Amino acid sequence: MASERNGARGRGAAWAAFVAAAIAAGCGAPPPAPRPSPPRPPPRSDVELPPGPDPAEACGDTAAGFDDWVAAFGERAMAQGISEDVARRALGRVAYDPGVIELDRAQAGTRPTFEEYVKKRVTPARLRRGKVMLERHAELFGRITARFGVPKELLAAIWGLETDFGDNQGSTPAVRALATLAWDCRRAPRFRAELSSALRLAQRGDVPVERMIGAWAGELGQTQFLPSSWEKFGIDFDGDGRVDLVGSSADALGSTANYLAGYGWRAGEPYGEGSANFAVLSEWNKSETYRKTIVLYASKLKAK
Ligand SMILES: [Ca+2]
Repeated sequence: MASERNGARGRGAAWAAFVAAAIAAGCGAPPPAPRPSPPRPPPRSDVELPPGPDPAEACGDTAAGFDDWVAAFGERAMAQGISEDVARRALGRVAYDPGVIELDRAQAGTRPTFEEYVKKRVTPARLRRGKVMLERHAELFGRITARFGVPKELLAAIWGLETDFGDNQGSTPAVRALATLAWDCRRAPRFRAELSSALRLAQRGDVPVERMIGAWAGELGQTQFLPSSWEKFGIDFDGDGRVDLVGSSADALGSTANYLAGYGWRAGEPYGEGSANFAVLSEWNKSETYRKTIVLYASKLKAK
């Protein structure tokens, strides 16, 4: 590459170059012609100028403005300690995804009843596979339950319902989903925090940004953690030194138990409707239909 022959380049120049390339690629338009910078007035310390709008704080309901915002967000992330390499790999070519916004808006639509949901999700195949997985990973489940007090059949039910035991973790690049939702005005602050978490996870080496592929709203791994939950509750349960919720079943299941324990799971107590543990499950998923389904699935896995 030509830039390698140019020797060391400042972070600002390199970032600006790839942002310009990304914007050009994103819009399909040629890069704007360079314009000479206007002469700057000398700094005036005696006058307090009102601060202009922070470009990293802008939001929008369409793709217009997304690329500029991504560039500003990346600059801010680097100022907060994210390396240029991580910022470039995560954000350098990220595109606005209108499909994510469509799914976000459709979320408020009609929801299935408990009966409909159970019929669709707790299938005979999932029940059979759940029992097989409990046998196959008996030692792992035993260690997790001993440490966190969360029953193995409940963890297996979450694992099966979320991703079919790790097989279907989603197909949306998490940074694309998170950046789109972070730019969208509806829930911008929440998803800016999630995007920042994802960058920090990549920075600390849990999983490279290219392997952060998940559900449409940025949930990741075998039990579908949002990046902020991964940061807060993710643990290395297979002892390889990384918290890999995508590739390691031990890390994903241990972290799920750690999450529930962190929200006050009561070991040895029931978890059906009306129990304290059923309330803890609302920290995992607010939907009562989902929670009742998990409990039913778990009870069927427990029954011989
Ligand atoms: Ca690990």
